Amino acid sequence: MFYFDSAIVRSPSRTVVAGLRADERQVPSYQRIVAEHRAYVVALEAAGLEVEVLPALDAFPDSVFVEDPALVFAEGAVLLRPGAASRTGETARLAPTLKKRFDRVIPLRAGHVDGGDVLVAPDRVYIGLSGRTDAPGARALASILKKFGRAATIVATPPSILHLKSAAALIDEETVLVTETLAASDLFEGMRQLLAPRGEEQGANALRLNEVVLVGGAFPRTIDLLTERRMSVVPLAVSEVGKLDAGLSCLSLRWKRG
Ligand code: CIR
Repeated sequence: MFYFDSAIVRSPSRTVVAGLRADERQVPSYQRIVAEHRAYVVALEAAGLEVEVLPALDAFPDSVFVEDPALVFAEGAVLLRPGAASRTGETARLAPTLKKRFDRVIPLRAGHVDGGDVLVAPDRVYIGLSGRTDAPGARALASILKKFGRAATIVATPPSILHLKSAAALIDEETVLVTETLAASDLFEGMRQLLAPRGEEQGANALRLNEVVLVGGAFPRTIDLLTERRMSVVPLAVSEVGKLDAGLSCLSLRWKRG
């Protein structure tokens, strides 16, 4: 479930500073994003993943957030249709790599889905409706997932949240780390919800990889919460990508070779 041996990331472009963000006053630094990205790749490799680093794409400021234009599983990949106009072309730029790496690559044919709205749980895949993921896209994705033998549940992400996984991360087979806002919506039927400490909402975008959990280093109470649960936590700087409303899951596509 959390066992991955492969990942794809994309280097940040200099244009990343013009990436989409809710608060335009937050201006990220290209150099600091490069540093955060490098440390992230090192953490993925230390967790045992082989990482393919794709070249930066100047025409797509948000293309470093490679999780959004595709979805990958051991069984195959799905080419998604990101919901933001400036990001739709990212899928075509990723497709050749995915076709090389996966036998089955299925394109989404309707609506819009961002990978950030897709949370893979042991018994099903949650697809969050959001400002980026719409109902036709979610339904089309659910029928593709059926071909992969995976059940899907479509849920409504509260409007204040960019992506479902901006506010939730699966940290073990039964437990999802969630913000209070998301917990109030009670989307994850049958799962234990672990509340991200108030004021550390961005810390809920953690990333379980093999035996470790990557967590934003600026979220000490989240780190304590997970450490108390005997999880091995790897803190990483995410303050610059955070200015672009992103976190740890957004920066890679991860899978276990079948
Ligand atoms: C965007 O708004 O699309 C980017 N600035 C951030 C994308 C974050 N991706 C994610 O949560 N999966």
